[in-house]
Amino acid sequence: MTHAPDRIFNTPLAQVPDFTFNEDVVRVFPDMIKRSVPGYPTIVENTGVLAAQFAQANSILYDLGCSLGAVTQAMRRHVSHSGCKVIAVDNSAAMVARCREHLNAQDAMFQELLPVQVIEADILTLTLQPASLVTLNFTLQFIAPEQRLELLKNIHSALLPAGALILSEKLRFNDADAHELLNELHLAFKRANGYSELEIAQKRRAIEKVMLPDSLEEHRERLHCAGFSKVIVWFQCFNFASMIALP
Ligand code: GEK
Repeated sequence: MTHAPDRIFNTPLAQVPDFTFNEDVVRVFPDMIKRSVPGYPTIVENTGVLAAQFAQANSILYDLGCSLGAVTQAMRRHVSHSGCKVIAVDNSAAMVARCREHLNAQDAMFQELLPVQVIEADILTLTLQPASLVTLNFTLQFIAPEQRLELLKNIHSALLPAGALILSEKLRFNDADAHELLNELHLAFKRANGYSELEIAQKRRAIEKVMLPDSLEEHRERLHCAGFSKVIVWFQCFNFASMIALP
């Protein structure tokens, strides 16, 4: 499957609209996320490795906010427990349509992968079935802050004992120096990946009202409040991190 380069913000826009996961974004999404999120390929692949550790036979694994199904594909590469099924969910119709194409391509090339169901739905209203693993790979940051706790409570209620939530997010930092340095390093990462100052500035404007990162402390507190007993950071690169939350 060919991946178009992300040039969405490379010409000056009179007014930068709020970012949405529309057809234009879907077309360039693999290139965009790889060049924008430090550690993305490592997080995705190792979420598959983590999934294999936490998966239980005859259970469901959720990929919530699946976009094009990168995490779903990684889980299908690594998990081979009998009777498991992946449910991938996204509320962008354009993402869901392209996700199904990607997963069909994966099915065409490999044998004996876990069955998968792709659902177009809002994860805030979806009834979750009992699951051994739930992933929120850079999804929670797009949920309105006042709705995040409720979502995590629902996930916690759905998790089987000995299951896990894998939560990956962009972070902000309470320490002003740490915040500035790690943000600068993220910008350096984007420049090193070929984004211009114009692209960086316009993307920031598009995203600033729709993607609101929390600090690690806020994540820990909210996860504990939702019922999780332990929160372990297993990956961090600059201001991006991934956590394992245990029920
Ligand atoms: C990856 N996990 O490649 N319900 C369902 N989906 C939602 C909702 C919602 N309420 N809100 C946002 N989304 C992916 C990357 S991208 C992160 C995840 C990014 C979806 C939204 O449509 C988008 O596809 C995804 O969450 C966030 O590993 O682009 O930085």
